[in-house]
Amino acid sequence: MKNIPFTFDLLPGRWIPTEYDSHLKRTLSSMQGQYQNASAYSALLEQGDRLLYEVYELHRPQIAGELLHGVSVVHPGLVGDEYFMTKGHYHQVRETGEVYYCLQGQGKMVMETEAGEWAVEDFRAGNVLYVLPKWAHRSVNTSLTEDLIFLFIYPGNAGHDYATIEQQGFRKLVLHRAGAPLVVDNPRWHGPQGK
Ligand code: M6P
Ligand code: ZN
Repeated sequence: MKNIPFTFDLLPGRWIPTEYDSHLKRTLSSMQGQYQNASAYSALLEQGDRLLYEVYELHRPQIAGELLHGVSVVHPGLVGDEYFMTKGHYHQVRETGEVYYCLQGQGKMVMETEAGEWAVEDFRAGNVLYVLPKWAHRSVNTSLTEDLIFLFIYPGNAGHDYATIEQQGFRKLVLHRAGAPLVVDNPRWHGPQGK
């Protein structure tokens, strides 16, 4: 971690930052229970623990005032008719937002709040997506051929709450239907009290 102002380059077509401190890889086995089609999930896992997405992070102290940032790459693919996607999370400190800048590819950001609201917004190369405080978020790559790549920035004290989503899922799924993404209700979604 550097303690003087620093820069790094993100160059078209070479979107991995020229400097980063950690490289997180998430594979299919870390998504147990998240895909609707459990038999498609097991069948794919039997063929190997596929790499779904990668996160290149610049380390900063995890305290208010700092801005954590990096680049994520969600690879293309399907589990049944559901696209490769991130686990998704709330921020532990709910009153913290996040900015995404899409560098390459296409996708959807699936979002919801504990108050019952939901939203699905597009990722497309060059667009900026603002995730409001209190909104859980998951990135979905809706291309079957191209990586979805974005820069993310969020407050140092935000933290990740994965447990809520692991237990209840998201209200909405993005499925590959008739050659295009379709947003549908998650039949297995249940709220905190099984609502
Ligand atoms: C974005 C950011 C990261 C996050 C990553 C992967 O790049 O929000 O903080 O870690 O997505 O998503 P998840 O943590 O939900 O697996
Ligand atoms: Zn986040």
